[in-house]
Amino acid sequence: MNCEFSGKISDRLSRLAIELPTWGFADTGTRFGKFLQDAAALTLEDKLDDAAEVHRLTGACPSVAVHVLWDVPEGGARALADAAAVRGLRIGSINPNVFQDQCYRHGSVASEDAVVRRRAIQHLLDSVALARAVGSRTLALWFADGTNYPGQGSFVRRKRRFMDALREVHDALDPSMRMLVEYKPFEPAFYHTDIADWGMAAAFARHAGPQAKVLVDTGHHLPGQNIEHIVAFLADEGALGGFHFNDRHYADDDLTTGSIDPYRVFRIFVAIAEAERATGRDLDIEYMIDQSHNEKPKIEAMIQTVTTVQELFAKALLVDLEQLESARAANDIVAAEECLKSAFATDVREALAAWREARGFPRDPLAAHRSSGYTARAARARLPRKQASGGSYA
Ligand code: PSV
Ligand code: MN
Repeated sequence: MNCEFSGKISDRLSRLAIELPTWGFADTGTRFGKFLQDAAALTLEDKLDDAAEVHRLTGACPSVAVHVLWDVPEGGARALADAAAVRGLRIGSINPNVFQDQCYRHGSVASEDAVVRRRAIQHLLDSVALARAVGSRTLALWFADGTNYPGQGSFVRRKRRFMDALREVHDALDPSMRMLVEYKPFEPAFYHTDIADWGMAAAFARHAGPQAKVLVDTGHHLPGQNIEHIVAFLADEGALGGFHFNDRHYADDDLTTGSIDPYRVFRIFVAIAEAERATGRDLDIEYMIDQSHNEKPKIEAMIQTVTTVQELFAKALLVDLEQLESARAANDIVAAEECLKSAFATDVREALAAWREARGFPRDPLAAHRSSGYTARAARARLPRKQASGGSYA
């Protein structure tokens, strides 16, 4: 079934900004090894060039998430902001890193060592300053803190340390900023993580202050968890801060959004459409991608992700919410479910192509990228640099 978009749907799609992660353009691997790609980004500039290519073709990705330890150049905040601006982008979420340094072996803000805790908090405060300096409003916090064995740590003492740390960081935010608290049930810790689920993240955010919200990474749930329920609940509480989109089959697989279960992503967007319908306003949340593509060409995977998100969001906007409410009121379960199924079954690809064309973008961004020669050019420019740094198999 084909469709045409109403003006309302076209306008809402135009306001859907999707943030790209720098780390999605660099060579990454699994814990068993890394397979390098000739065209993968090496430097911040390469990553921003790649993000700009995705934005040029889709018009939907004006901001880029950065990881503080991986992306901040020698010139600091100014150089970072300028590098984005010259490419028509801006720096989006700032992702501190309190998980990589050796001192964090036994945790960061939950560590037993007061010196380590202070060092982690200082890094978080420095990240707030970085956000301010580059004009970003979003501090995205993920912690690897946790334990691997029963008895290893005191849950409550660690919880209280987290609360104190997050409140201190919250107090350093400008009024326009927000801090997003991400949860994850396991990995790298396998017995407990200190922010294991959305309820804990919401409690930490509530204690930290009004500018703290929950970040839902779609890959950070135990099998069978109903993510759209979590999203609807958090949105109604005013506690939803945004998403890290990716897909998963087993755990935090970082696969392309919608590649495994597009109906689930659609249902998350239906929860958002319902929340927006209830308030008459767009939810003030961040739609960020958090994916690493070890096998797929990275830019292609990102374009595929952006167009998939647009497709699934458009399908969610097609759900007839009035009909859905009438079906619910009549306890007509089948009719209610059919409201979702028929919107999901609608083929929106032609309508999206026309929508893109009308806004001056290629009808098919993936095909436009493939025929642009960008990847071959990037490989030619980057391969010698990789070889020189010993970072290539070629
Ligand atoms: C952790 O698994 C995570 O989801 C956090 O958001 C990190 O910032 C990101 O992945 C790093 O890839
Ligand atoms: Mn994430």
